[in-house]
Amino acid sequence: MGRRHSSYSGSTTTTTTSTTSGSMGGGAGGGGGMGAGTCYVYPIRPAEVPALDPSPDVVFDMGIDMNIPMTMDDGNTVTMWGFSDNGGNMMSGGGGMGGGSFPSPAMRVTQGQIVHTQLTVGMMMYHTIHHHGIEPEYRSDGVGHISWDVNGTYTYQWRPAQAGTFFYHCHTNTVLHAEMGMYGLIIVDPPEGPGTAFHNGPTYDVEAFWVVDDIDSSWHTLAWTAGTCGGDVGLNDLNPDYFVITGVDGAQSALTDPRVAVTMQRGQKLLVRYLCAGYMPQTIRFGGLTAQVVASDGRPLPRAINVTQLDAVAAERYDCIIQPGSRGVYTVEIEIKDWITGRVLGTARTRITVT
Ligand SMILES: [Cu+2]
Repeated sequence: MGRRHSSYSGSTTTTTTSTTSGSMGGGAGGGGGMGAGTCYVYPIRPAEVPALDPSPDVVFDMGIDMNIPMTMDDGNTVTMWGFSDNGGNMMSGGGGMGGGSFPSPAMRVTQGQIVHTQLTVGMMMYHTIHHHGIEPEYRSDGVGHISWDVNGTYTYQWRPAQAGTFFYHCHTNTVLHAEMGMYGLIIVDPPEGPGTAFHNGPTYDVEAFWVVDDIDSSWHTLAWTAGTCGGDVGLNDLNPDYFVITGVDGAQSALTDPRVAVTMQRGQKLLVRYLCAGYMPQTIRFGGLTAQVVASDGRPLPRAINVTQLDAVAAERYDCIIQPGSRGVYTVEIEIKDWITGRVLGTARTRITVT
């Protein structure tokens, strides 16, 4: 069986050629049943599991990494959590040895494929994978508190009906685990393949992944069960002190880091896949360029809309085509704003350089 992961780095479109086809038994099954003295009380043992297709088109082998150090522009290191794509597990002392990344590895598939996401959670804890916006049946939905959490290995089965930009995230003790970084993009390509936004939709030459998040570093020493034991650990009070774009500090690094910043030629078409991964509302300004919004939340718009800025709230995605008419360096700014007062809490920046 194989995988078909996509890196966030590099803004030039590449075609992934490895189609995978493997056989798996119907081996779903969560429920290690280990309580480990935690306060987490949601169901962990499936009463029934879905019958899995024996020949999925794509298989992802996901594990957990709860020690992913991220060095910020001010020199401080914040520990992030995430998924690995090697099935491995690492909770402490790993320094990223668990193979995870922040954001977690992107899953890139083609519309209509049958996909298995196999999640292995070791140690004495629980996590899930919720494929946000994909809408599989509930046993594959990965929403811990309405289905179950995973300890051991569990296989989610899903089949994207629509090309577009989606994401996945852990749905165990969600407020904390999502903030800690347990999410990654899901890119669903149309039958035409990468280079076309959706079936019969616009084409693009260059692709950027802008996943913008607000981080409250004071949360990043909490245990995975924090807040489920009856005490107030402050998960209702986010005070972000770092603002990142696709795992890169938006204070300075994202201006030039090739994982985020775009270099393209005049006349080319850029597809920006933007996800508001933070909890606070965001406003993204495209540096004076016009962005043509072609899809939102993984669904094509009936008619594209031209904008110079966009407002977004948590979990919203926008797919935007940008075709600069002039050479130059354009600074894109994303303001992260207090959800009640609208006060700007921070600004993340990157650049589009048109040669
Ligand atoms: Cu989790």
